[in-house]
Amino acid sequence: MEPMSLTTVLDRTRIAMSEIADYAGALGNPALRLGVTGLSRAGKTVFITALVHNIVHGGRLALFDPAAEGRIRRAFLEPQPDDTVPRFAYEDHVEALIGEDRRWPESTHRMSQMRLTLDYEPEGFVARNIGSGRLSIDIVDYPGEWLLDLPLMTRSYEEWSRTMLEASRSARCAPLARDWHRHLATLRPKEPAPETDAVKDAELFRAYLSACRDAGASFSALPPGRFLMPGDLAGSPLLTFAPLPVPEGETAPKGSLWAMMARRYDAYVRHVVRPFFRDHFARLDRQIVLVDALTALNAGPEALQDLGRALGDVLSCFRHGPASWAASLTGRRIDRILFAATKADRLHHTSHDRLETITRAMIETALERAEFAGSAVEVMALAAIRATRETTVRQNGDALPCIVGVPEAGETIGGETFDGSREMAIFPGDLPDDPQAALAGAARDTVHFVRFRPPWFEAAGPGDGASFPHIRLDRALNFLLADRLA
Ligand SMILES: Nc1nc2c(ncn2[C@@H]2O[C@H](COP(=O)(O)OP(=O)(O)OP(=O)(O)O)[C@@H](O)[C@H]2O)c(=O)[nH]1
Ligand SMILES: [Mg+2]
Repeated sequence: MEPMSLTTVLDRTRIAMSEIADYAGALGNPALRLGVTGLSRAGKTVFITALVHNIVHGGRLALFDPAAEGRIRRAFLEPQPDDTVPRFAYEDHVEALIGEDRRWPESTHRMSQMRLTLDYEPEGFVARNIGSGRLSIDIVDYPGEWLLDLPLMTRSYEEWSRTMLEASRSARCAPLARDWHRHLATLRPKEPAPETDAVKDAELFRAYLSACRDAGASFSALPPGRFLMPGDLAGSPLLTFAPLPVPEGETAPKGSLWAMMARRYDAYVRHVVRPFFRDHFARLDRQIVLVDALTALNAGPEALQDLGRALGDVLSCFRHGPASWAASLTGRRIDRILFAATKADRLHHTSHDRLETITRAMIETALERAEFAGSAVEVMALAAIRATRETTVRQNGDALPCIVGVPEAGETIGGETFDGSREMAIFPGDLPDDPQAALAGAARDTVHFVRFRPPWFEAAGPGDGASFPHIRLDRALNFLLADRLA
């Protein structure tokens, strides 16, 4: 860890100030900050949309006690607490999902925030006579790519360069890194270099990162996140840096290309990554980590290891990063964390237990590295929006547990390509019994998942009990929220 800098001290002060603001708000209206954490395409935006829609519209939430007991009197969206962050485009996402052509929301390009407020009846006779309670839940949505930046807070430019270069030489990434590597070979890091060299290096590095992402080659090889999703930093000089092959145990000569890149890397961490962490992760009360384990299972053992590594890197920040001092300063820490394997509706429910076991095995190392001492941890398989139903198909005397849904246009099974308009019964296969075998890649040959279009859903008014179908969204909400609505 670097010695505490002035910015760190300023960060502390700012967190302390915003804590005071939170407390001021809390006097009349307690707020709970729910962190919805997940790498890109894990299902964050869909989860937040389904959570709000189900609570506001009184959807089927039999396992979410306050809802099942009829204690939620009113649920509504309030202006979000931070004026500098745009509001989560909840209505647009719902519109996409239930509109004529039923689309999933677009990949997220910038940060947004939302406050959901619940008026509830407290549990028990005495409490009920005292009156009603109110809880606000603050949720932030952001591009998953940005999450991969958090580990940069504890890495020097030199360490980061080595990790990135090593990843770029892996079998999956090397073919995509050719142009960038060729340019790297022409650079002399220890000597002064014109700005154009740095610009070209950063451009080729960015091209390599986006090729990696498009090929689904790797998560852990991807940071810095703003290179792929610049948000309002598009074209900013903060993004003109790239890894260099630098020798271990030496320091950057003054005025060298190496020194220039290191300075820019530090500026990126200071001006982009730290504020992102400080403003959105250092003050969380509860956290749900969404993991798209199915896509990785389908892609094979490297993808699974890579996903586990990337999650471990991210989660370890909650110990090594400013979180620890934030917690010691504010007394606030994450006391419940839920790991959710998303999109479980792509599997028959008879495989859900296995999906949970595999997910638990995958995050085990991540859990060891991250410090969650004293927090309650749970793992479950869920679908925020269930796009399939189940059926049994008889084939050659066997009963196959199948799922029925409309595969997205372009999805293929057994040589057949779907056009996105027909409903199909699909046998996705069985997950292996043994989680270690699954992590070693055994599922690649036994299961095949397709992407489905969102389910048919009659647009309905608030409070009429109609919302998106889901799998265990209510159990997740119960774990994350119910005790605060008691
Ligand atoms: N079947 C099914 N598919 C889902 C579900 N949730 C998400 N998906 C699929 O996963 C994709 C990504 O979901 P998003 O919610 O956009 O993911 P995200 O984490 O917000 O991704 P970024 O914004 O790119 O970071 C969607 O477009 C759907 O195809 C689910 O509950 N069921
Ligand atoms: Mg999103």
